[in-house]
Amino acid sequence: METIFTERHALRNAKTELYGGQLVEPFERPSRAEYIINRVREVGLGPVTEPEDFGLDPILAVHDQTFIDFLKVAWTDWQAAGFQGEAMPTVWPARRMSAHIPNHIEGRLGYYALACETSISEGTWEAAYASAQVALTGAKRILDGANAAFSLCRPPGHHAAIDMYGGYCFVNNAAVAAQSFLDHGSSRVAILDVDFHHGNGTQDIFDARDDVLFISIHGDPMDAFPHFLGHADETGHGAGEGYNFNYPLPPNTDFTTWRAALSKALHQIRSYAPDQLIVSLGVDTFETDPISFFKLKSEDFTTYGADIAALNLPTLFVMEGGYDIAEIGVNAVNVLQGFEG
Ligand code: Q9C
Ligand code: ZN
Repeated sequence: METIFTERHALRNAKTELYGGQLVEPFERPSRAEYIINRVREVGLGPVTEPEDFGLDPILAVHDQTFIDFLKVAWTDWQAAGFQGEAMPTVWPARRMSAHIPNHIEGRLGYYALACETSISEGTWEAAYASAQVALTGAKRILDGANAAFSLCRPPGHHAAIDMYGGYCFVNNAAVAAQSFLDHGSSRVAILDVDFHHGNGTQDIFDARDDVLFISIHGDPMDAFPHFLGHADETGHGAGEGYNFNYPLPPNTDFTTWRAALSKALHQIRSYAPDQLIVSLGVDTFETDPISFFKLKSEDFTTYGADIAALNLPTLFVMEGGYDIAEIGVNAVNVLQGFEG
């Protein structure tokens, strides 16, 4: 399987994440992608190629223009305001407050953020843009006839909504790829999100649509980030009713329970008969992930890669989370090797 990768991911190199009331080194850091690409090369998964540049239009096909304009200038506007640290919001349009988009960068950060752990720093937009191009290039490989491709995206994307960033995500790479499939002639695309965290951004983008089936298996939002979306009763709205499914699972969920949810999800995807499948591939379901609470072991990733392959669909893997960095390469590539059989 071909891997799409660019060193430009390293432009996303924030110094700070707000965690437990302290500013710590971000869990989502450049070494994550280096461990994964090293493992891809170590096992000889296949060629590693650079992304093409498809421009902004495919990003604007799923995101709000003013949100993307904000991401482009947030770091320079923050610096121009004279702040010394990295950009993070401290105030939000909470219940019963105004919907006006403020002028000051502090107000705009709160308007466009869904969480404040994710600092905006120099190079963040450039890396997020490149990450989306990695996803789009993987989609192009599939459209050109490959049965699978691995878009080694970083920063990740599945928490980025139509007009919100957070949870380490800025541009929703999987959603951009899904829309690109549709815009190149596909009728239906399924997105299976196996990251530990609910893919709130992807759900938001396709919530009212029946041309994208979104299914997420994740830590119950009653106990896990993003806390405010991902419940089992969220099944889509309007034309999208019946095209969104969530499988929230409790703390300490092991592979047997997780795989039973996957089996239901795979059955739903098969019934939908999509032209392509996109897997939002987070490996923060691993038993020693530092910010998550599932108990998957490294060999389980191989097993479920094979489960997904049994669908026999053209499949684009898009990298999302995973924070046990020493094992992230093994776990991510195990899924891909399991898929290849
Ligand atoms: N106590 C992704 O995996 N903070 N994002 C969690 C845990 C945010 C994860 C705090 C986690 C975001 C792409
Ligand atoms: Zn995650």
